[in-house]
Amino acid sequence: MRFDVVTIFPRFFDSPLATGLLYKAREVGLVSVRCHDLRDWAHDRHRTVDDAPFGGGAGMVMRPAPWFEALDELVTPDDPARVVLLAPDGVRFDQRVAARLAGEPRLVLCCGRYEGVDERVRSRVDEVLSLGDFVLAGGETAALAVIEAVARLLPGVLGNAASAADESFAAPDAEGGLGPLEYPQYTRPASYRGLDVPEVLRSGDHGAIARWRRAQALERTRRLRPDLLPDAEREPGPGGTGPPA
Ligand code: JF5
Repeated sequence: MRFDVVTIFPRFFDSPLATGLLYKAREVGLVSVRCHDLRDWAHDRHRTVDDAPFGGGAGMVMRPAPWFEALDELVTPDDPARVVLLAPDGVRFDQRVAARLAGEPRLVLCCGRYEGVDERVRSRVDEVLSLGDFVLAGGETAALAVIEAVARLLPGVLGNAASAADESFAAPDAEGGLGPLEYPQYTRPASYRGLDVPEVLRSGDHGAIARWRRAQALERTRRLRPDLLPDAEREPGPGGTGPPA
Protein backbone atom coordinates (compact mmCIF):
# COMPACT_ATOMS: atom_id res chain seq x y z
CA MET A 1 0.00 0.00 0.00
CA ARG A 2 1.18 3.49 -0.82
CA PHE A 3 0.88 6.60 1.33
CA ASP A 4 1.68 10.14 0.25
CA VAL A 5 1.79 12.80 2.94
CA VAL A 6 1.49 16.51 2.17
CA THR A 7 2.83 18.66 5.00
CA ILE A 8 4.93 21.72 5.72
CA PHE A 9 7.06 19.48 7.99
CA PRO A 10 8.09 16.48 5.88
CA ARG A 11 11.00 15.72 8.24
CA PHE A 12 8.53 15.22 11.06
CA PHE A 13 8.01 11.70 9.71
CA ASP A 14 11.67 10.68 9.44
CA SER A 15 12.14 8.97 12.77
CA PRO A 16 8.79 7.12 13.02
CA LEU A 17 9.14 5.85 9.45
CA ALA A 18 12.64 4.60 10.22
CA THR A 19 11.56 2.71 13.34
CA GLY A 20 9.89 -0.57 14.22
CA LEU A 21 6.90 -1.86 12.30
CA LEU A 22 6.82 0.93 9.71
CA TYR A 23 10.52 0.59 9.00
CA LYS A 24 10.16 -3.16 8.50
CA ALA A 25 7.01 -2.90 6.37
CA ARG A 26 8.72 -0.38 4.09
CA GLU A 27 11.92 -2.39 3.91
CA VAL A 28 10.09 -5.49 2.64
CA GLY A 29 8.08 -3.38 0.19
CA LEU A 30 4.63 -3.87 1.73
CA VAL A 31 4.29 -0.15 2.45
CA SER A 32 5.66 2.94 0.79
CA VAL A 33 5.44 6.41 2.34
CA ARG A 34 6.45 9.54 0.45
CA CYS A 35 6.41 12.85 2.31
CA HIS A 36 5.96 16.00 0.25
CA ASP A 37 6.64 19.57 1.30
CA LEU A 38 3.54 21.66 0.62
CA ARG A 39 5.87 24.64 0.10
CA ASP A 40 7.06 22.99 -3.12
CA TRP A 41 3.73 24.15 -4.54
CA ALA A 42 3.99 27.73 -3.22
CA HIS A 43 4.42 30.53 -5.75
CA ASP A 44 6.63 33.15 -4.13
CA ARG A 45 10.26 33.01 -3.16
CA HIS A 46 9.34 32.86 0.54
CA ARG A 47 7.33 29.74 -0.25
CA THR A 48 4.29 31.15 1.56
CA VAL A 49 1.40 28.75 2.12
CA ASP A 50 -0.76 30.80 4.49
CA ASP A 51 -2.54 34.14 4.54
CA ALA A 52 -4.80 36.26 6.75
CA PRO A 53 -8.44 35.18 7.03
CA PHE A 54 -11.08 36.99 4.99
CA GLY A 55 -13.42 38.70 7.44
CA GLY A 56 -10.65 39.28 9.92
CA GLY A 57 -9.73 37.48 13.10
CA ALA A 58 -6.64 36.03 14.67
CA GLY A 59 -4.17 33.71 13.00
CA MET A 60 -3.54 32.54 9.50
CA VAL A 61 -5.30 30.23 7.11
CA MET A 62 -3.64 27.84 4.66
CA ARG A 63 -4.19 29.09 1.14
CA PRO A 64 -6.04 26.90 -1.35
CA ALA A 65 -3.64 27.12 -4.31
CA PRO A 66 -0.71 25.06 -2.93
CA TRP A 67 -3.13 22.31 -1.86
CA PHE A 68 -4.98 22.20 -5.18
CA GLU A 69 -1.78 22.20 -7.18
CA ALA A 70 -0.16 19.55 -4.98
CA LEU A 71 -3.20 17.31 -5.39
CA ASP A 72 -3.35 18.00 -9.14
CA GLU A 73 0.19 16.71 -9.40
CA LEU A 74 -0.03 13.79 -6.96
CA VAL A 75 -3.46 12.44 -7.85
CA THR A 76 -4.07 11.82 -11.55
CA PRO A 77 -6.28 9.50 -13.59
CA ASP A 78 -3.20 7.32 -14.10
CA ASP A 79 -2.34 7.27 -10.42
CA PRO A 80 -5.52 7.71 -8.40
CA ALA A 81 -5.70 7.86 -4.62
CA ARG A 82 -8.15 8.43 -1.81
CA VAL A 83 -7.45 11.91 -0.41
CA VAL A 84 -7.82 12.44 3.34
CA LEU A 85 -7.54 15.67 5.31
CA LEU A 86 -6.67 15.38 9.00
CA ALA A 87 -8.50 18.01 11.04
CA PRO A 88 -10.21 18.21 14.44
CA ASP A 89 -13.66 18.53 12.87
CA GLY A 90 -13.40 15.34 10.81
CA VAL A 91 -15.12 12.00 11.25
CA ARG A 92 -13.60 10.14 14.18
CA PHE A 93 -10.83 7.80 13.09
CA ASP A 94 -11.27 4.38 14.67
CA GLN A 95 -10.40 0.72 14.02
CA ARG A 96 -13.31 0.35 11.55
CA VAL A 97 -12.06 3.28 9.50
CA ALA A 98 -8.53 1.87 9.68
CA ALA A 99 -9.78 -1.46 8.33
CA ARG A 100 -11.67 0.26 5.53
CA LEU A 101 -8.64 2.35 4.54
CA ALA A 102 -6.44 -0.75 4.59
CA GLY A 103 -8.45 -1.87 1.56
CA GLU A 104 -7.31 1.14 -0.46
CA PRO A 105 -4.29 0.85 -2.73
CA ARG A 106 -3.20 4.45 -2.16
CA LEU A 107 -3.91 7.24 0.34
CA VAL A 108 -2.87 10.89 0.20
CA LEU A 109 -2.86 12.37 3.70
CA CYS A 110 -3.13 16.16 3.93
CA CYS A 111 -1.82 17.74 7.13
CA GLY A 112 -3.41 21.06 8.01
CA ARG A 113 -1.72 23.61 10.22
CA TYR A 114 -2.30 27.02 11.75
CA GLU A 115 -5.84 28.06 12.53
CA GLY A 116 -7.10 26.04 9.62
CA VAL A 117 -7.25 25.35 5.94
CA ASP A 118 -9.23 27.35 3.39
CA GLU A 119 -12.67 25.77 3.22
CA ARG A 120 -12.37 25.19 -0.53
CA VAL A 121 -9.67 22.58 0.07
CA ARG A 122 -12.37 20.36 1.57
CA SER A 123 -14.13 20.20 -1.77
CA ARG A 124 -10.96 18.62 -3.12
CA VAL A 125 -10.63 15.84 -0.50
CA ASP A 126 -12.59 12.61 -0.26
CA GLU A 127 -12.89 12.61 3.52
CA VAL A 128 -11.87 14.50 6.64
CA LEU A 129 -10.68 12.42 9.59
CA SER A 130 -10.04 13.38 13.20
CA LEU A 131 -8.23 11.47 15.93
CA GLY A 132 -10.57 12.83 18.56
CA ASP A 133 -11.91 15.84 20.36
CA PHE A 134 -8.65 17.66 20.86
CA VAL A 135 -6.62 20.09 18.81
CA LEU A 136 -3.11 19.41 17.63
CA ALA A 137 -0.68 21.98 16.29
CA GLY A 138 -1.03 20.24 12.95
CA GLY A 139 -2.38 17.18 11.23
CA GLU A 140 1.03 15.45 11.14
CA THR A 141 0.58 13.52 14.39
CA ALA A 142 -2.85 12.37 13.21
CA ALA A 143 -1.52 11.35 9.78
CA LEU A 144 1.17 9.26 11.45
CA ALA A 145 -1.40 7.52 13.63
CA VAL A 146 -3.45 6.72 10.52
CA ILE A 147 -0.42 5.35 8.68
CA GLU A 148 0.57 3.12 11.58
CA ALA A 149 -2.95 1.87 12.35
CA VAL A 150 -3.62 1.09 8.68
CA ALA A 151 -0.19 -0.38 7.86
CA ARG A 152 -0.31 -2.93 10.65
CA LEU A 153 -3.55 -4.33 9.20
CA LEU A 154 -1.98 -5.11 5.83
CA PRO A 155 -1.36 -8.79 5.15
CA GLY A 156 2.22 -9.70 6.00
CA VAL A 157 3.04 -6.58 8.00
CA LEU A 158 2.65 -8.14 11.42
CA GLY A 159 4.96 -11.08 12.00
CA ASN A 160 2.10 -13.04 13.51
CA ALA A 161 -0.80 -13.14 11.04
CA ALA A 162 -3.23 -13.91 13.87
CA SER A 163 -2.46 -10.82 15.94
CA ALA A 164 -4.41 -8.22 13.98
CA ALA A 165 -7.54 -10.34 13.51
CA ASP A 166 -7.47 -11.25 17.20
CA GLU A 167 -8.18 -7.74 18.35
CA SER A 168 -11.01 -6.38 16.22
CA PHE A 169 -12.11 -3.34 18.19
CA ALA A 170 -15.50 -4.70 19.13
CA ALA A 171 -16.88 -6.04 22.38
CA PRO A 172 -16.35 -9.66 23.36
CA ASP A 173 -18.56 -11.62 20.98
CA ALA A 174 -20.05 -15.00 20.21
CA GLU A 175 -17.35 -15.72 17.61
CA GLY A 176 -14.87 -15.77 20.45
CA GLY A 177 -13.47 -12.30 19.83
CA LEU A 178 -12.32 -10.92 23.16
CA GLY A 179 -12.70 -7.26 22.34
CA PRO A 180 -10.21 -4.46 22.51
CA LEU A 181 -9.70 -4.51 26.23
CA GLU A 182 -7.67 -7.64 26.41
CA TYR A 183 -7.50 -9.98 29.32
CA PRO A 184 -4.67 -9.31 31.77
CA GLN A 185 -1.31 -10.57 30.55
CA TYR A 186 1.50 -11.87 32.71
CA THR A 187 5.00 -13.14 32.14
CA ARG A 188 7.71 -14.35 34.48
CA PRO A 189 8.34 -14.21 37.35
CA ALA A 190 5.24 -15.90 38.83
CA SER A 191 5.60 -13.72 41.90
CA TYR A 192 7.07 -10.23 41.86
CA ARG A 193 7.22 -7.99 44.93
CA GLY A 194 4.41 -9.97 46.45
CA LEU A 195 2.21 -9.64 43.34
CA ASP A 196 1.26 -13.09 42.07
CA VAL A 197 0.22 -14.35 38.65
CA PRO A 198 -3.33 -15.79 38.89
CA GLU A 199 -3.17 -19.51 39.63
CA VAL A 200 -5.39 -20.48 36.69
CA LEU A 201 -2.79 -19.25 34.18
CA ARG A 202 -0.23 -21.63 35.68
CA SER A 203 -2.65 -24.55 35.89
CA GLY A 204 -2.09 -25.90 32.37
CA ASP A 205 -5.89 -26.24 32.02
CA HIS A 206 -6.41 -24.57 28.63
CA GLY A 207 -10.20 -24.69 28.84
CA ALA A 208 -10.16 -22.97 32.22
CA ILE A 209 -7.63 -20.41 30.96
CA ALA A 210 -9.80 -19.56 27.91
CA ARG A 211 -12.90 -19.12 30.14
CA TRP A 212 -11.00 -16.98 32.64
CA ARG A 213 -9.58 -14.75 29.90
CA ARG A 214 -12.99 -14.27 28.32
CA ALA A 215 -14.59 -13.38 31.66
CA GLN A 216 -11.76 -10.94 32.42
CA ALA A 217 -12.02 -9.25 29.01
CA LEU A 218 -15.78 -8.86 29.41
CA GLU A 219 -15.47 -7.54 32.96
CA ARG A 220 -12.84 -5.00 31.95
CA THR A 221 -14.89 -3.84 29.00
CA ARG A 222 -17.98 -3.45 31.27
CA ARG A 223 -16.01 -1.47 33.80
CA LEU A 224 -13.82 0.66 31.52
CA ARG A 225 -15.62 0.87 28.15
CA PRO A 226 -19.33 0.04 28.56
CA ASP A 227 -19.96 2.05 25.40
CA LEU A 228 -18.39 -0.79 23.40
CA LEU A 229 -20.85 -3.40 24.67
CA PRO A 230 -24.11 -4.32 22.97
CA ASP A 231 -27.04 -3.05 25.12
CA ALA A 232 -27.90 -6.59 26.25
CA GLU A 233 -24.49 -7.00 27.86
CA ARG A 234 -24.49 -3.63 29.56
CA GLU A 235 -24.91 -3.18 33.31
CA PRO A 236 -28.39 -1.82 34.11
CA GLY A 237 -27.56 1.72 35.18
CA PRO A 238 -29.60 3.96 37.53
CA GLY A 239 -32.82 4.85 35.74
CA GLY A 240 -31.35 3.71 32.47
CA THR A 241 -33.22 0.63 31.40
CA GLY A 242 -36.78 0.52 32.77
CA PRO A 243 -39.94 1.22 30.79
CA PRO A 244 -41.09 4.87 30.67
CA ALA A 245 -43.07 5.81 33.80
C1 JF5 B 1 -5.35 20.78 12.37
C2 JF5 B 1 -6.88 22.60 10.97
C3 JF5 B 1 -5.70 20.52 11.04
O1 JF5 B 1 -5.78 19.09 15.41
C4 JF5 B 1 -5.80 18.29 14.52
C5 JF5 B 1 -6.46 16.96 14.71
C6 JF5 B 1 -7.07 16.49 15.87
N1 JF5 B 1 -7.51 15.26 15.61
N2 JF5 B 1 -7.21 14.95 14.38
C7 JF5 B 1 -6.55 15.95 13.78
O2 JF5 B 1 -5.22 18.53 13.29
C8 JF5 B 1 -4.55 19.80 13.14
C9 JF5 B 1 -5.78 21.94 12.99
C10 JF5 B 1 -6.54 22.86 12.29
C11 JF5 B 1 -6.45 21.44 10.33
